[in-house]
Amino acid sequence: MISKELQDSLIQQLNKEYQSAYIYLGMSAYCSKEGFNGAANWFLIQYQEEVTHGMKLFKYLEDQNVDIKLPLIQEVEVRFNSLLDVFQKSLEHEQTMTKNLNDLSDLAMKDKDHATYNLLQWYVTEQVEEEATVSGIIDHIKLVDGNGYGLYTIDKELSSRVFVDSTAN
Ligand code: OFO
Repeated sequence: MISKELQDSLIQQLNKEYQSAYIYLGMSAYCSKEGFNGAANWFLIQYQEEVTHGMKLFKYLEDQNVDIKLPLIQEVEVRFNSLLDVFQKSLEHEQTMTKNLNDLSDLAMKDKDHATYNLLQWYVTEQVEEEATVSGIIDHIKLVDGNGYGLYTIDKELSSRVFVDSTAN
């Protein structure tokens, strides 16, 4: 039985996963509007990933018989200053998500709730990969320093990303 405090926090996290999906949909819309179709594709896949993160948590809460609530998803930003800005905002967002997941893990550990702690470690590990990937893209964008051909090449690389359901394994 998950403690009431942890249940409420997990429901908040469920909301944050779907909020994240929506944030990435907004970022995809911005990139598409600016003609960065590869980056638009990349963020659209990020959106799909976040939906699967939400579904994994939703399923866990159902399995644990938690009374699920689905709080509102807030409006998100669709305007950014540049390709660099949108990826920097994405990294900042993921760093906040990592902090949330670490705090949740601390709570599960305090409760000696091994099942929930175990589930949360999947998310914590996923965050390491996500932050590293976005940091790598930011480094490349900084490297080309606004050069049109460089940005075109990066955008082309981003177009090759395909959706893989990481929650399936
Ligand atoms: Fe990248 O945030 Fe989900 O967990």
